[in-house]
Amino acid sequence: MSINSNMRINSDRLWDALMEMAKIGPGIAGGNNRQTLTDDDAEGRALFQRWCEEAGMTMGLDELGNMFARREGTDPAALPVYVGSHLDTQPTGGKYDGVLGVLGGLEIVRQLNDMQIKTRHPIVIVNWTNEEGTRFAPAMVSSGVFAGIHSLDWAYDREDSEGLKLGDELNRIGWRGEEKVGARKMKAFFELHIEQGPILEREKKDIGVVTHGQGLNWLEVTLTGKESHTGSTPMPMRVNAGLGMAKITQLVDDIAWSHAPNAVGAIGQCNVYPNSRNIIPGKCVFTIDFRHPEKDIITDMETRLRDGAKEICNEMGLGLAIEQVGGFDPVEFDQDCVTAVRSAATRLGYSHRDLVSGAGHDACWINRVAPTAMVMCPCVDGLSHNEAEEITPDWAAAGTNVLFHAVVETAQIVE
Ligand code: HGY
Ligand code: MN
Ligand code: MN
Repeated sequence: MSINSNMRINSDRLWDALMEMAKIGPGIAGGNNRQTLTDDDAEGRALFQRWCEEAGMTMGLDELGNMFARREGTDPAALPVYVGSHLDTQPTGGKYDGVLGVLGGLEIVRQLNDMQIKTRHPIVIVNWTNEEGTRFAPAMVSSGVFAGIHSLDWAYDREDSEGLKLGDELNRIGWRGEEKVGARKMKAFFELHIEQGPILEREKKDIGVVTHGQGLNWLEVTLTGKESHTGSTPMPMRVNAGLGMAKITQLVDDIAWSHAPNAVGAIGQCNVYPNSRNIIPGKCVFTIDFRHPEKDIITDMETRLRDGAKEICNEMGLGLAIEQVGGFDPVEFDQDCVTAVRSAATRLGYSHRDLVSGAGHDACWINRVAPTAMVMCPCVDGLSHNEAEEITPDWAAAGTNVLFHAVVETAQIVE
């Protein structure tokens, strides 16, 4: 039997699973705060594991807590087709970022079970640890170790704002496995994700066929000035790290706009010390996030930032340190996998367009070690990394149906 257009997932069951998972690690405004390696993350993992086992799958777990739920194929020696994303969220995250890709994979297996369809290649659903990189920088750290970008010990040593280490927190929640990270070989990897941008909704497209992912560069800046009294210190005598941060914030914006329309730049995280109302900031530590589809533009943005920041700090007498704390080059996904996604969307009658992913995803690293592609669905107002993130059940179903066809076609149905 070959896959045909009336083979679709059960969209009500998918939506129920999304809403059930959203109850774990609730935010304060209707979204989620299920940050990586917290007790809430552990609870979400346990629920996902229970669902996978109820669907007849076996769970593998590696040394970074990456979860691999396996549905057997008829040929146990055949390389599995992997599908998945991440269950961890931003502190003020939405219910669908990452989660749709993991539970979309679960829905595919549930539907294959209902239809009693066998595939030659096994199918494995993945939950990657710490995709967001908000508690422990950088983003996509576990798929990065899996792809050989970072070492395991380096990942274990990442610290959160309270000085807790990633490896210790993984042990504390009891989700550190024995499997060597990166030992698994994949026939292909597919990731379904909400767009997190406005293009699909604005153009009334059901599906984004992701051909590329833009590159990312995270630069952590430390400015050192002089703490002093905000009342009695004359203006000419101040060495104000807070003012330096404000000037560099404007520089980041100017640099991004100079490469319009595709460059983006912002500072999302900043810490002011000692953060007292009547002390001039003596130190500021903040992270710049630059992104662009072309590597040489990202390099130019970093060069101009370093030069401009040095000029600002020399003028103001501020100490300056800049460290790259995250980043990856622009990505071109596998042609055959992209074609499987595009032909699935066509077969199912969904409107679709090629897309460059604005956000980073685990697929960006896995693309280094296995043929990889992504499917995207729209999100309301293109909003994400905000508790008001929203999609429609139809968009979720469309994305998961395309994922279903691409995965099952690659895993090869057995008569
Ligand atoms: O930062 C990113 O692009 C991803 O959402 N972690
Ligand atoms: Mn994500
Ligand atoms: Mn995210």
